[in-house]
Amino acid sequence: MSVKTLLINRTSLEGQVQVPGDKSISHRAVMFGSIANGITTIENFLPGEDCLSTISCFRQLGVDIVQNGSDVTVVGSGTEGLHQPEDTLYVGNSGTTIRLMMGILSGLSFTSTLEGDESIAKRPMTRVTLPLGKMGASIIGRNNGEFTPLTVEDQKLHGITYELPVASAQVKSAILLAGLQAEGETNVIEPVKTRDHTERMIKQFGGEFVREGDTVRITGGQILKGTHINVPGDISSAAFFLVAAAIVPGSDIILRNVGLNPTRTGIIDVLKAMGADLVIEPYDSESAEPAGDIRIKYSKLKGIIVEGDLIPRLIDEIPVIALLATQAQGNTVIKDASELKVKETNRIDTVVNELKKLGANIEATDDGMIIHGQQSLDGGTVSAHGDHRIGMMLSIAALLCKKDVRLEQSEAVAVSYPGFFDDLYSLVGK
Ligand code: SPQ
Repeated sequence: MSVKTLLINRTSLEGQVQVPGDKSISHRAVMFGSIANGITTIENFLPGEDCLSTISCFRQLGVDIVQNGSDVTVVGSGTEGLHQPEDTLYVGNSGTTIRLMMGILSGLSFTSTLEGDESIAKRPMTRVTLPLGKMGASIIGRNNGEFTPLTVEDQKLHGITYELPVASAQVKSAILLAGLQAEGETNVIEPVKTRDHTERMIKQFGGEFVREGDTVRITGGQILKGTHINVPGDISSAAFFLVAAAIVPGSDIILRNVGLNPTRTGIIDVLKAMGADLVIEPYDSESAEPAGDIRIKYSKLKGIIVEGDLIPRLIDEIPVIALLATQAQGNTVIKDASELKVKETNRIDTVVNELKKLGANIEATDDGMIIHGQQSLDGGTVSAHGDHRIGMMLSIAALLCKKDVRLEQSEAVAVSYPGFFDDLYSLVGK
């Protein structure tokens, strides 16, 4: 376990940073490249532990993938080119890898087994195994398919119409990936629109889907063709520095090439509603995924209510939004976010418990939290609990603390942002 003492109290942030490639898009680029025919080149791929797990699983399935930092080449031969792996496919800490891979594996003509780390072993999988089962898949796992290890058997799939009980891009994507191999048409109905990187990527690889209101429709048997994917910076990684600049007096920073897909920009809406001083310069391009630069300066903030359709657009940013709210005048209420309980940790409990250790006035509710601002933070020993987003949120909290912060399990940040501490230190000039 790596412990970091963060001695960066009350230093303003200045300068500019280019955050690494988007995690969700990087995973999908490798997956689509692996099931497409021909060569896919990926630029600005995120070489974080989660996306490296995706590469390693597809290599085990026989795909030739060359990775050189953030440049990746995938030589795809369609789903027929995938072979039975000799060993269990290990997904590490990555929920996206295991859930989306189940969609791909369930239509293949061999049996394979997936498992991950301790955190993955606790995350619910029936949300994926149930709809895939309705498509004809056979997936066996602990507790009736709820938990890993999960064994996916050789079966033929047929299309279904499925209404998602929870808003989840991972479940939607797993069904769409299975739908590409299924006979007939597959319809996924979303309760609230979630991130649409899978749909955009189907188009980029020469496939087709239709979106009609809440429904995404796909036809099976489509042949995908390798392509070039330029991955924008990850707004979920940028969120840590957006919040840092908004709450540390004297800060003024620019974040370059940040992904601005509207299904992901809930953090911008929250910052604006709280009164943050930010300007977005969108790039003028035809790119499948929009991106741009964001300049943000310190400003006075006010508490707000974060709820409803906004939640899936900022689900991974809630830990750092909770920190943001400790520095706003008045109360911030986060509702409709019980999905936080089934992330890398129970992010309602870990956020509340760890921020309380630093002196925050924050309470857990059944579907979110209430943060009473404005609070001064003190310092002390906290833990990432193996959760990258908790580790990064606590590191940003240290910027405001009067005393030093000792962060346990700081190595967790490498799951999505291996260079996080270097970029943080460059912005605070240390
Ligand atoms: O991949 P993993 O571990 O599930 O990662 C997280 C994260 O914080 O990085 C969630 F814990 O992001 C998910 C996100 O919460 C990534 C994702 C995707 O790429 O499709 C979708 C969201 O999950 P869900 O369950 O709402 O579909």
